[in-house]
Amino acid sequence: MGYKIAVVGATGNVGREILNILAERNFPADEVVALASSRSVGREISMGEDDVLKVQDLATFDFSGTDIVLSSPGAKVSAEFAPRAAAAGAVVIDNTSHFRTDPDVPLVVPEVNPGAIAGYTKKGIIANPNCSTIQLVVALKPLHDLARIRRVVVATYQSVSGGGKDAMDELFNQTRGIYMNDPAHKHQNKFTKQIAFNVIPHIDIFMDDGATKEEWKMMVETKKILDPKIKLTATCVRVPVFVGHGEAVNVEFETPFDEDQAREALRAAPGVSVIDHRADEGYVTPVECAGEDAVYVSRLRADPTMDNALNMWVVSDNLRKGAALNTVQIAEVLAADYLGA
Ligand code: 11C
Repeated sequence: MGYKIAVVGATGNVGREILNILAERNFPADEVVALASSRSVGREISMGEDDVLKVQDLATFDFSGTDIVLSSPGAKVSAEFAPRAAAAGAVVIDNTSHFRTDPDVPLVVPEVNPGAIAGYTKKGIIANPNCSTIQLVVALKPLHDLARIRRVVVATYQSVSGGGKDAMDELFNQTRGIYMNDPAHKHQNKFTKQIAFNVIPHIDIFMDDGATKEEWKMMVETKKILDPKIKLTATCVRVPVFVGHGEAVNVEFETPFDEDQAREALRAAPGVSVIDHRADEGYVTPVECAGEDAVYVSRLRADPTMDNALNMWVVSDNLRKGAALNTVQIAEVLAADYLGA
């Protein structure tokens, strides 16, 4: 038996990637429906090499008979439509921040806490974490199992695709404008400062304590997914890269750890690829991880300034493992273990 799948936000960066990953991974679907706002109705979008779908209107779509909804519109759109889809009997796997901290909605990274998926029955909704959280917890999980993590200090280097297609266009147009001496390069809409040839330590809104919401999300989501006892502080920075988030991570453990054991635990962990040769090109950068599924760990080394601590560099494709792939992986576990494939 195959499933009826709806993809909400199908025309966006993540929605298009979800459609392609469903095709790539041969998800057991009998029917896939592409949904978006009324502006995009009738537009044709491709799914893998062979299929073309016509976008239908999310506002008027009847979810009865739909088994799984893979959703990546804005948070406000999810807040409105997800309960409606769940009430019609679908299980919604939502990429937005709206439901992530709801105690009745599981927040899931399949390599880390697949068992949490069982909680989908409470509201019919499963939340997909923020991209910068997903790649971090995939790398932290085997280390936490090894020596219990006490504290994490992370600085992110986040690509513009996390801000959507308009953000990618802004980087492209500013870069071209500066080279061509074209006043269009001054155009700033998605970012609060020039992003071309610059870095911006500001992602999402500011919170009362001076952290940004992106930094807060990394903290609360890591606690919910991995362990509420872990302390985490983040500085999130936007960089002029199109796809792939990098993270410089310092991890402090409760107990002594062995660097070789940590490396072996990461090598054995699902979803992780350790590329760590202490030589030119012996590490992974965002350009190389774009289009790939793994979370890459490089530059692993003990932190000589503190007992029981290590440093590492973590990169992953924020549109794939950071969003669309993780969503489809959740759907795969849901289908195989809970809905009956
Ligand atoms: C960014 N991490 O890079 C964000 C995008 O909460 O799902 C995803 C925001 C979210 O801008």
